[in-house]
Amino acid sequence: MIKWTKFGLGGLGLAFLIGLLLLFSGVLESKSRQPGLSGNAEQIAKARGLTPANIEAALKTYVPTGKRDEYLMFASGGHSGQVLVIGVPSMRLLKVIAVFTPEPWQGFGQGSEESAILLSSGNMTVGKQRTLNWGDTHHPALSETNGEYDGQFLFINDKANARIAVIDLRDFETKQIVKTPNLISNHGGAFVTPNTEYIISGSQYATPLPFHEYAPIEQYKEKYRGLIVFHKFDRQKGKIVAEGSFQIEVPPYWQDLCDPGKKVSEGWIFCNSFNTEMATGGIGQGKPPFEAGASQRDMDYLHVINMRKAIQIVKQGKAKKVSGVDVIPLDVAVAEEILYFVPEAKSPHGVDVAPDGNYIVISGKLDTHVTIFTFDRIMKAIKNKNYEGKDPYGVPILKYNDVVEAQLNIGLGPLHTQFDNKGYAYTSVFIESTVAKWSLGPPYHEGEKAWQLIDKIPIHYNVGHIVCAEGDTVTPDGKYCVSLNKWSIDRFNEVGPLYPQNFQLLDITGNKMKLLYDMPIGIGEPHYVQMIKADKLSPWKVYPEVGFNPATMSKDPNAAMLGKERIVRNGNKVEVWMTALRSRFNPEHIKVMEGDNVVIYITNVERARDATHGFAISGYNINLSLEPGESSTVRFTADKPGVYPFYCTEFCSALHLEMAGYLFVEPKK
Ligand code: RUQ
Ligand code: CUA
Repeated sequence: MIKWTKFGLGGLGLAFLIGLLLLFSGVLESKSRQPGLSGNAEQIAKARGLTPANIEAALKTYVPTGKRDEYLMFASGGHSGQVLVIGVPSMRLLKVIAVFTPEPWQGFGQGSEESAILLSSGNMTVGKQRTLNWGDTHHPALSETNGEYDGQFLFINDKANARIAVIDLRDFETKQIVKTPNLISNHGGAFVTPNTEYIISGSQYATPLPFHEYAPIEQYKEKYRGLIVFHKFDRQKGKIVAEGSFQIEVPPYWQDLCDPGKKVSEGWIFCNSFNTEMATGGIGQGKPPFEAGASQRDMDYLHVINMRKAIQIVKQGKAKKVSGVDVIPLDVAVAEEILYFVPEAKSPHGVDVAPDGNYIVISGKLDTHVTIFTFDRIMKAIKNKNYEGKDPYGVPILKYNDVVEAQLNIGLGPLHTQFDNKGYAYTSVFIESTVAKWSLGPPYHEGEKAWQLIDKIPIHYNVGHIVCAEGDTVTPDGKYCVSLNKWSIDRFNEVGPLYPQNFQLLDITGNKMKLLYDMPIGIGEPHYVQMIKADKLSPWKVYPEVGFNPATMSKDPNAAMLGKERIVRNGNKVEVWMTALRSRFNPEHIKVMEGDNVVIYITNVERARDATHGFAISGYNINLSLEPGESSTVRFTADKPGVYPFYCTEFCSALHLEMAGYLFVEPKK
């Protein structure tokens, strides 16, 4: 139990906070005194056993009804194949964006022709076509203009199948899924260049190039390769385009995360790797398992890539077409001097370019240090051709001592770093389960000692990535960081052996970090998150016009319109133009013959905000979500005779249950 009389100085703070609470409750009381309201915040705090720190945290995170959050986080949904949208500081879940996985509420992959086409567009390009119905989302990336989040698009990778998706932030919907040619899986994505010209990813697990060509593991060194992928993004179209996209072949080290340079380093790309040992596993054959084989050396290689020159080389026709894509072969990359290695602390995850573009922070998961290189030093070493040697593929290796600026002991297992607006960096420390705050070097803190560990805060437990407000842009905001923890034992009510993951909100406004809030995440595993100022987003409130097709982002010429509803038969094709409006579908009866091909063009003709209708046909596995103005298409064969109710799945009005109709499928004679 907390002794309230023993707080001393802390008690003064408490008195102040409680005073504040009393003030608020006083205002509330005078307006509407509700029966049962204690009117005594101190009593509530006492009864609930809240400490002054708890009360402060509550005051900093509570967002009253009707009020908005200051920031939005876009979190990967991990194996759910989705993206979560979360408000900060309230940590309220606002939306789950369907990306790689069917999602019934949004009607994604549940019968609409548009989403079926979208999902299948990410199918493997070779072999038996199989529509993938899950993905493993890892690293979301907001589009940037001049190194700042611009609130227009979000990109996310699917590690399991090497796909990248484009989400348009006007309607928070997935617009494109691209299967990356030549890759079967990819982890290190998505990362954008400062003006979103390219979306970049690294391959991780090396496979024969292209992946569908077989090569036994004994030929690992000769035949297996990694790739750094550059998807060209066309902002006008809002799509990744083939024209201008290219890839760079790299040795079969397991390339991991990348970070494109910014400001002074714009035009260069930095990617981590591990398993430079080229371990091939084989625990069953008495070989060391990957975990041991891939961590024998003390150093792995940071890949330093001259992207601008790579683009020139592709333009000069020096790339090779593999599966229809320009791939710069490894020997060309070496000969043209676009690829260099820098020894880095082993098994790193994060490579993070600081806001000024000069400092490059490496977090080696098996080390106790973060290592800071500078772009200046890297450029100088490259210019002087001052190499420590070459790797087995001829790639020049810069001298560690030539390029290192600082090494800072922050604890065991640094993983990923973000930045604030005051010249501090925040690194998640996986093995220790802490977040470390440390000071960057000049020019941030003139007159202050650089490269100092400032503060550490324990978290619960096993933090992976960390996110701070706009913390990987050229102008971070500070204020909040969130540690994205894998484990939550002893934090929440128990819900069986699969525990929630835990987002912990940290207040970083003071010298010392403060833990404000625990948010259990029931959809795993959220790997990485980006946090954007909410006022940078301007999503549509309703679709711009009635009959709007979100797949084309324009009015659908075939959209059903009010007063033009009809059913037209042509041979065994039956087309239905249907509208939805509170609280009826028109038409309400659809009569077809067994075996007919049925197409329903359906439009929600509402203009009222939030007046969404669903459209489900029992027994036919169909459920659409039609937001105000939206037009969608359903296509199916009426192969099951019988009478099938269809109904609206959204509780849209008092007469919502009456928003229904029948599909009659008359059996063949
Ligand atoms: S990751 S912490 Cu893919 Cu960067 Cu999981
Ligand atoms: Cu429309 Cu319920």
